[in-house]
Amino acid sequence: MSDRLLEWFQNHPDEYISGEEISKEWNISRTAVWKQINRLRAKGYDFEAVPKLGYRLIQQPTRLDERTLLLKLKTSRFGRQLRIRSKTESTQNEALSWAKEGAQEGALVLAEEQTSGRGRQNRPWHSPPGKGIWMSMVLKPKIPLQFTPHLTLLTVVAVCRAIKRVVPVDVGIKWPNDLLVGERKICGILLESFAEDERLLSVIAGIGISVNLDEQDYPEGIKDKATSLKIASGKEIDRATLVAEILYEWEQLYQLYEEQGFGPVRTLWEAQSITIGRTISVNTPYGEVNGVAQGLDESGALVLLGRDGQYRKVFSGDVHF
Ligand code: BT5
Repeated sequence: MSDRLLEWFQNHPDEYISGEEISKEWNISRTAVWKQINRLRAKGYDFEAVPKLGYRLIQQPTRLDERTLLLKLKTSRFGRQLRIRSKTESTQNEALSWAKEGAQEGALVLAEEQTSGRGRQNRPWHSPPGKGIWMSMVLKPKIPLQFTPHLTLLTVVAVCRAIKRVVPVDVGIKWPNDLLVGERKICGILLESFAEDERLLSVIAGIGISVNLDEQDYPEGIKDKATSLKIASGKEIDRATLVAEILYEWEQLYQLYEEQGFGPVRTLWEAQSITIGRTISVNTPYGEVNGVAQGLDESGALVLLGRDGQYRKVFSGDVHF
């Protein structure tokens, strides 16, 4: 139904149609009309609603398309092999299958919508259509398995730098993989490694950014914890420009890491961090650790100074301020 209604609006630009006319034409109740309009709004279609005149389509979502994105790319490897899906379960799964079929390092899968987007420990990642950047890239780093946390930190630094270039928002890194504006999350990163006999074969690096989501796009449960670049900056963001900037920063930093190791990434991470210097508690798989966050060690672990004067390292977990 919403497809046929949308087609009508698209074929009649600048025309108003009242709720009553829609309800007669399509033989549905006025409440159903309102629901259909809201369903389209959630997909990024914007309607003007004028009393007595009705609804008029004023904006359609911009789709990510391959040609536009390739024209914006400034990279040599990252994103040069590209697949853009309108809907998929998770770009992580698609990128992994592609890696198994022989995709090169830098191969990128983007989706307008994910039906089973995931975070760490299989937590759901909310990925509604047309408004976010939901993407996964194939990496084939020549590093020992135990260094993979470096790549999460490297990726979050690259995304943070790219966002700051494109959008005027004050964004900071919460250890290890979140980007926050104020206390609210706008981006999460998930790295999944595939190894054989301790040898790292590929890493699928997933990035989820709430770009143009509006308040009503968030379900209960994350509404009060999340925000988007659009809400934070008051402007709609061009997603292709941001993707191109991320890939550029990411490739530059990855090359630097290949040449100089973790040192430069660590310095950049610490400079953008909102975790360091704060008293935090970390829920680790081995229990809760408390203390003042000091910085990263050479493996990427977070070093905490406890009230007992002891230093403790945490390798994974969720930070609470
Ligand atoms: C993450 O997990 O932050 C990693 C998220 C990675 C998502 C990308 S999207 C492309 C690729 N394909 C996938 O299937 N995944 C990756 P974690 O630290 O566990 O955080 C999950 C928590 O973030 C949830 O429990 C929510 O509280 C919050 N959250 C979920 N969706 C969000 C959204 N759209 N914006 C902001 N916060 C969100």
